[in-house]
Amino acid sequence: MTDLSSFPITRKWPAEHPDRLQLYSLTTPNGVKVSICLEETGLPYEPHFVRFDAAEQLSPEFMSLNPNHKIPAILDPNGPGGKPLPLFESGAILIYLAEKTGQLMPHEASARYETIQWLMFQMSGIGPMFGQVGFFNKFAGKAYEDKRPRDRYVAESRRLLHVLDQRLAGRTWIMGDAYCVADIATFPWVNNLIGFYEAGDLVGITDFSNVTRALQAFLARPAVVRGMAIPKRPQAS
Ligand SMILES: N[C@@H](CCC(=O)N[C@@H](CS)C(=O)NCC(=O)O)C(=O)O
Repeated sequence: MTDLSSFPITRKWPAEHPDRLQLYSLTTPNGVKVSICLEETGLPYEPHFVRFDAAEQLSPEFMSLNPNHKIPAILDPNGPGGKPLPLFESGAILIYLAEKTGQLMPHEASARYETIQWLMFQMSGIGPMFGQVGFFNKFAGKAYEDKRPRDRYVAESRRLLHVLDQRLAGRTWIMGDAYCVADIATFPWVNNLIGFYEAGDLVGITDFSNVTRALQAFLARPAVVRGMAIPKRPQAS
């Protein structure tokens, strides 16, 4: 039986199945990247819900695994060398899971780096910029009278959508026929921009038909449907 008791995070979120990969997350666009990836690969895992309304991401137990206090984070009891591996940052986790399972990442070296390149494009551009659009369109920033900050992030998001749309022209997925971790990183954010952030019209999403076509194909995948609902909020006791 694997012993994870030396990891303080397991005191707050006890592992019922310590032999399975432990996921600490929420159904945000960064969180579902990992649950979707896990559902796609079929790797056994145990999801744990991190309550932001109780600031659990700031607890010493959570921060012992991720000092940056953000979900998603994982603890794999069977990491490299058979030792437990704690890991945070969704991009790093996606690369790790792809390498561990030999799935969702091309094996040929050039195509592998190209996949990582598009994954980084999401991590450094799409995620942070779309997130700012959400802040200024839906959350506290909505009340700001000066619309220049919002317009700046909308313009940058449109530019990024244009780059993505051109990449998807003539391709089913970001890397062509092979669905990969770059798609898993990117489409939850496009979905969130249109859905939860209600910014589809603001960014003129209909101008990006390759993006919306690939988004629909992504949302139709059974593993994506399952992954977007994991982890479930625990029942109030
Ligand atoms: N670059 C990080 C970003 C993660 C992130 O921003 N997570 C948000 C939810 S989507 C979070 O945990 N926020 C809580 C906080 O900032 O306290 C990643 O991709 O893993």
